[in-house]
Amino acid sequence: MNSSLASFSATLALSAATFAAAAVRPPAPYGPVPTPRQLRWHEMEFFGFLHFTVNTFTDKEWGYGDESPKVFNPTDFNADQIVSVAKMAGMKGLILTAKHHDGFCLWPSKYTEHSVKNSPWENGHGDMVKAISEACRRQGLRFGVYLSPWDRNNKDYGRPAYITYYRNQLRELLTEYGDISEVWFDGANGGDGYYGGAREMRRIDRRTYYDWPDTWKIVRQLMPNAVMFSDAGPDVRWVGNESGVAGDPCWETLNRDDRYPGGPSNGLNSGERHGDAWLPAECDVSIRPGWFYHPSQNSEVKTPRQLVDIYYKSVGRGACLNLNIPPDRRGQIHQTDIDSLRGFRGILDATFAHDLAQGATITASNSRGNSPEFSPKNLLDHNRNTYWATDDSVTTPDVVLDLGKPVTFNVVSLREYLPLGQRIDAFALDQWKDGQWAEFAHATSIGNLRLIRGPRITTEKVRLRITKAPVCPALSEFGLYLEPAAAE
Ligand code: FUL
Ligand code: CA
Repeated sequence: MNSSLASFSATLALSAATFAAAAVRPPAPYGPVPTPRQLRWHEMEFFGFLHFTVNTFTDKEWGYGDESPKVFNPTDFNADQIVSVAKMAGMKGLILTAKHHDGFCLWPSKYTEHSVKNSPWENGHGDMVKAISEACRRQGLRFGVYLSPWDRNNKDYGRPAYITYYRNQLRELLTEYGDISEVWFDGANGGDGYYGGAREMRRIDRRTYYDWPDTWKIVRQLMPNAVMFSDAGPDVRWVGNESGVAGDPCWETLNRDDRYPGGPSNGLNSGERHGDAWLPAECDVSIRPGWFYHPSQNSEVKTPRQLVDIYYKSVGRGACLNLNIPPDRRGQIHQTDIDSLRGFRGILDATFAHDLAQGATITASNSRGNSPEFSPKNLLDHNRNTYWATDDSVTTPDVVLDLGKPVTFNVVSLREYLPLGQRIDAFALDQWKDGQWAEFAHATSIGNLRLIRGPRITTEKVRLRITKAPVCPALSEFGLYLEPAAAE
């Protein structure tokens, strides 16, 4: 072949390849898929809760509602200390209890006197919501609010007038403090309280009293990017316990059914595989036994290893972890909590800083249209937006990592490409041992992330088998890590 003919045919081949690549369509989405606001929430993975109010000073978990605003008086409040501790721990945001069940407001609400404006803190000119939200913005964390539906101080609680009050407060929080990433609706509701001096029991109908659909509309209208948390979503669901443990499996989907905050909790822990809504789980848990700071619990702060365990059972099962770190009476995070968080971060960093699958040769039994767009190489680029997919007819493919030499790991990490829905029902992992494949783990749901943590394995090759899926998989990441032993 003469050279001009050769270059002509090379051009032809190239354009044919380009044409082929362009013609391979991505897989069709399967089932419910996340909204952009849910995707942003998934990407956070780990964030924090700040429980702080009169309870911090009265040593209670649930204030009755008759506390004097004068008791709220942090002696050395430092929003930047609080936020920098969260950031050091790896949290991507913080959610503040702007108002807990006792009704005391951490911001100077126009609608009540029961707030920081009547406390000695900053001579009544302080605004905790402003201070924390601004510190978050300065340090690059997202900021969310908890506004307790139950209010044991308000005289109108239980009557229609309180709903107007509650919504007015929600509007204040959503319009005066910049971007709000999440609004947290607690399910604890109704019971005895101060209620403007009535000191009585007030029961409400949790399903109808708050008219939730209309309250949710306010959030959508004023802060369209915020996710709403509750037992019923509408964006993210409670995981069904306060110990930070997601189910195994933990599906990202759930049937909406007739759910409401404080309502039925069936399915919250594990989700429902073929649920009609994308409604992923958030695991809320405190670093201490209580949600609020109590000096008597300084010796009961969870250890770094306990926190790491929680991380694997929440983030590592496709949920988000919302870890509560309650400020103390100074208005700062206590040193014991800081030490624990630093240890926790240290273990995670030592584990996840080195992906041992990097540099491996990766091959798949099938890759969609043989297109580079869906190549198994996309599993190794640490980019959640690129993925490996197979042809539509191939639902149980496998992929092999050839590490080139024996490598020791004890954590395997997998991530699905969420915009196409949760596609994988089950998978297995094999190691190459004595000249053949030997299974070392199998599990079900993957979703945003699945961390398989087990004994150390040393091998030259690892195989992932998708063992059950209704459609072709779309997998974003596959990594191998080594968690150091406790003594290392
Ligand atoms: C619960 C509340 O009753 C606790 O005090 C705390 O705020 C926790 C996060 O939610 O339902
Ligand atoms: Ca990727």
